Amino acid sequence: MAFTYDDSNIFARILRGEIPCDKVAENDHALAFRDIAPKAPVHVLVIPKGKYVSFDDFAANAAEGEIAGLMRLCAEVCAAEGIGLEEGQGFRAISNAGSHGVQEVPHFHLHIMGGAPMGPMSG
Ligand code: IU
Repeated sequence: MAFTYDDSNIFARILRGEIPCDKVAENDHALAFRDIAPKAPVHVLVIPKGKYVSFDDFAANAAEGEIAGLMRLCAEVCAAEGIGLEEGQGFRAISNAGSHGVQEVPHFHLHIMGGAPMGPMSG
């Protein structure tokens, strides 16, 4: 499967340092920053530093180190924000993909949301 990455997307510009973000954490493979329009008391986006369009692009094509790096950063964010199961009451991790998933920014990202009950999933 071929995924076409658009270098002009907003998260690519954040990664290049062209526009600022409210950084929460970072490692060699991933960056975590606060969503500009939070839908929960804690709403952090975790993105790979590599160029992946979507969850399925990342899952299929990223190196194992990139995948581990992104997942470990998610765990670090949950712990630091006090929403992980070791520290708090839990959270939701979601990724919107493509038009049916209502993905707005075509650079793979996980939404980490918590700090209050998230309610049931709705369609
Ligand atoms: P998506 O639908 O999963 O692609 O959501 C994109 C998210 O990126 C959405 O929650 C926006 O509020 C968020 N965002 C941002 O944090 N900073 C920006 O400059 C832009 C969008 I544009």
